[in-house]
Amino acid sequence: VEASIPEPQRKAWLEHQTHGFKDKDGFEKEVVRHVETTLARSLYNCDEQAAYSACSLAFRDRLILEWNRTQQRQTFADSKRVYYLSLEFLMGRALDNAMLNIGQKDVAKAGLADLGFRIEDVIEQEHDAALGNGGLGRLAACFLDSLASLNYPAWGYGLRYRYGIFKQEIIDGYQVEVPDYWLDFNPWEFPRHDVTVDIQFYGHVTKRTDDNGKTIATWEGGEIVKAVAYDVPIPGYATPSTNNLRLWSSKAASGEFDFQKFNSGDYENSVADQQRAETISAVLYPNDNLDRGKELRLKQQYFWVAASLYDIVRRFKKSKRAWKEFPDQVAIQLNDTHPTLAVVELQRILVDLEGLDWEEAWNIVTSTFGYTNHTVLPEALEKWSVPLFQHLLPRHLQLIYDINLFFLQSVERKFPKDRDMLARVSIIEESQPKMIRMAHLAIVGSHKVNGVAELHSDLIKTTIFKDFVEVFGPDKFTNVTNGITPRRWLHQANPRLSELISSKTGSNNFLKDLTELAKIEHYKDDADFRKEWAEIKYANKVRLAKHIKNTTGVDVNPSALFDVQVKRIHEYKRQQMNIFGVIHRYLTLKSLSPEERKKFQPRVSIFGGKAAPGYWMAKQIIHLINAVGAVVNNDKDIGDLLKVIFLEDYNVSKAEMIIPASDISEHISTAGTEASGTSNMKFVLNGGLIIGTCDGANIEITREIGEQNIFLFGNLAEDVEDIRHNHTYGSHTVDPDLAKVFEAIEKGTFGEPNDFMGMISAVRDHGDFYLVSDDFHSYIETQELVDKAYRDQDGWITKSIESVARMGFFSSDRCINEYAEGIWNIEPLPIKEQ
Ligand code: GL9
Repeated sequence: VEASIPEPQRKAWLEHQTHGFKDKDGFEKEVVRHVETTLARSLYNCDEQAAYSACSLAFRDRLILEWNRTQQRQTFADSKRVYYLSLEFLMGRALDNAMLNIGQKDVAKAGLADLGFRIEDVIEQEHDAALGNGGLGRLAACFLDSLASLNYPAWGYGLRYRYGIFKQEIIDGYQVEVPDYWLDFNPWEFPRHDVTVDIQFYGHVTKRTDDNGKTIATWEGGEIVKAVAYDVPIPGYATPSTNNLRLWSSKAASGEFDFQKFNSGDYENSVADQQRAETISAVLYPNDNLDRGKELRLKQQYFWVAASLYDIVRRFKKSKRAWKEFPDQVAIQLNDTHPTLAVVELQRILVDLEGLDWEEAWNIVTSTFGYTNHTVLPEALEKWSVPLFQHLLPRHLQLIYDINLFFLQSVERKFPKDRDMLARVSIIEESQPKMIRMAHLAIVGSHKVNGVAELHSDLIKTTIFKDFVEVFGPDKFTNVTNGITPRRWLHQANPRLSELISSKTGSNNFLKDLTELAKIEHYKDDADFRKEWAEIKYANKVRLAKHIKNTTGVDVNPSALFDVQVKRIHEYKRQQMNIFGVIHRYLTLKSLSPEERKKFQPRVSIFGGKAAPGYWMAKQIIHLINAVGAVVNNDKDIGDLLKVIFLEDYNVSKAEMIIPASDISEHISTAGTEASGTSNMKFVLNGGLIIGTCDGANIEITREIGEQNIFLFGNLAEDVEDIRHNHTYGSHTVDPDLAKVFEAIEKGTFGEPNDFMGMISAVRDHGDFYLVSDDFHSYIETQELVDKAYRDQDGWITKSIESVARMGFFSSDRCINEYAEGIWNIEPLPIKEQ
């Protein structure tokens, strides 16, 4: 890189290339400079917000240099890159992460203290970047951290929503959604007004035959929207590698607004085009595990995919390589089916614009893409109506029909006369209207398809994608068990635990190789180590108790067992079973004498999570949790024995506080429904134990940490289908303990019973699809085992230490290495220290 800098600029360039700050004075100087010049404020009126801004700008300056060097190095090396296409990146806060990954948080802490600020307060000023719904979006963020930390040449591509996931307020026990406008001041993004792509929608296709008898299709007319790139630097941990996340923002292609209409007095319509264009990247759809098939969503998908592919192809073309080398230079991973149009768009570019033969183009396409499936829930599998497609993307519809035709011909050759097979695997569902099955398109257009935990990857092969295993053979289908970044989910969220671990493992190297955690198992009988282990958990609980007091007004005792379920509210995740269990506990306590009650293990049941705004049942669950809390928390008979808390607006930065404070967390989905879960890994990594079903990654966690260290209960995935069948065609009676819970609700113990009848009748009258009643007894019994185990604090601490020691497998670094080797075929490209 250095040699390529022209002589006149080289000296200045070299002087600029310093990593980090020399010392805290160097840092302070930069902060003061930013306050006074960049922010144009005086130091006399520098509040925490200004300190946050200036501190971020100072660190950002360091990042930019590494970022530029990384990008130059990657360009010069001209090696294969991976592009991670995700409609969601749930990044959370950037400043703390940047300070830790650069390794200069101590310097900043001292410098800020000199200037009169506590670093914790400064960090708290940052608005979460919440461009995602839940696990899928956060996984993408963990992957970016690992890709940079492992020096892989990688870019993320997403959408720059003006509004991220809504902010949740709880008013009178109900969820209220408030828009999340997060871009007021965002030092972590760089607008690239010079990097734009024109994106076409609507219009029509004309076909002609050229001199060689080849058919040429041209997509004409319609409207154009401009995509503008915004870049976000992604720092690796303890490496100068800094990768790029490119987010596209939509803008009207034709200037600001229509002056002609404006001048003629048509004020409202004069800005309509502009607003229509900007609407595309305006807001994140707030659904989790649900497809609603809205036109604007399809526009978002094509807009983002087309801009990203244009960018990727432009970069490839600079290398002047032959097209057949494209898959040697480019790997593209589809994070769920949301970016599947990329398959069609690349085929369109190669055939319509670059003039390649269909076959040659299709080989390139299928060698380039990999597809990750994140769910088997049928309501989440994306389908688009053919008429909508015809209207919005007429050429793409033709290409999909052609792709499907060639695919079905190949199936026909392998399974002659099997018309049912053809109908089942077809990309087109012959319904009214016809629908395009995006998962089928993604499978046909990729060379590898993976699930996100072992059970899930087995399930997709035996259920939803069974026929495709027959068509393509089993090798196309693989598993990559999810992981989490230990930098954010241990080092950043739980600094004291991280420090204790590094004091025993000898260094911070466990943050780069999480299997080194195994070393702490040698200390599991060391009295001082155990004492500090317990103290850290207690301190984290005290911090959460303060937050609970501040936000809900409820006093909770930090010595009680903290029982946490934080995740999106969904019937399959069964928060309803949890709150029914809490009611059962409350009724039991009430039936006891004061003497008997004293023998009970005090508990704080903590809930958090957003419900999709249109998900009526999920909102009813939130309401019941709050209604139960209002009764239980004010019942003098109960006192500290039971508290029920709903924490409002669960997000990444709240997770960083809540997870380290948990004793037991609940991962209690109906077996076979939670593809993986990733918070289960975060809780265990922070020394909390799990109560859970045999579902998703719980199974692999059990295998790693040992059965004695987890509380498993409930029916198995293999039995769910039969049980459901019985609900419908056999006799279905509600578990007697659960029936008593329903009775209490119907008596009005928690307010107007009608408010909660949906939840009750789902179990009692509508087939109990999620097996709440079937698993209830086993759940309650297992909760009693949890109480008993917790009373033996010594035994509990041993379980906690053993579990953490054995969590090495669940690093997203392991996960990314598996993708790199098994799917992307890319190598790390380390940046040499200067
Ligand atoms: C999810 C699964 O439901 C989770 O079990 C899984 O851990 C994550 C990541 O692989 O993916 N699939 C899915 O649609 N969501 C998931 O969390 N929901 C969203 O976040 C939108």
